[in-house]
Amino acid sequence: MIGSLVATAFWAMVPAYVPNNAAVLAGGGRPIDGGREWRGARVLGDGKTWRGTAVGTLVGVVLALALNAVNDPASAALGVDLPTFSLPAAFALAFGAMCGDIGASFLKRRSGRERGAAFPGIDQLDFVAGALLFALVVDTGWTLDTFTLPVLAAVLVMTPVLHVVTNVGAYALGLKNEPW
Ligand code: CTP
Ligand code: MG
Ligand code: K
Repeated sequence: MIGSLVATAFWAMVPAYVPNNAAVLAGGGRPIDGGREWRGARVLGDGKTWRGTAVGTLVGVVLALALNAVNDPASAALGVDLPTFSLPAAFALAFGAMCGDIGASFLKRRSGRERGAAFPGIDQLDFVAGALLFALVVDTGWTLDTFTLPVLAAVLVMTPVLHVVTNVGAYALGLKNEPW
């Protein structure tokens, strides 16, 4: 019961989890805000780039399609009816995750936090909020069918844990400047 919830929650969120990590690897180049400031601080900062956002989104969509391709064997192996992604849902999860993270950077800059500063709570869930909101808008039926209350609860418990583990790992590997 708990196992199938966690499996469903994880499967459904992979296209939202991976984009931010892909952006860390792909980042660089022109910042989205073009260096502009607003009220004495950068609008978003150098940590939000066009390339990171585009590559992150693309990786998330491709991954969703790859998961669809192995849905049957994976569902059979786990004994769980794993969700398949519609193309709009796949795009919304990936792009929504990137936008949630970008929105958090906007708030960080407004609250005097420099690039890379931690924003506990927000850092761990910004991309979940973005992903689910965008999915709800572009494919309401799929989102409500997939993210039932128990699945949503599993996502909210599991995500901060996974976020901390991946970021500490990426920091330890020298891929990221801060362990959050
Ligand atoms: N990145 C990117 N584009 C994005 C998101 C991330 O290029 N839309 C890359 C940047 O190189 C960024 C790194 O991934 O520095 C780590 O992402 P994150 O921790 O979200 O950014 P920070 O540099 O910590 O900046 P901020 O304080 O604004 O979150
Ligand atoms: Mg950071
Ligand atoms: K972040």
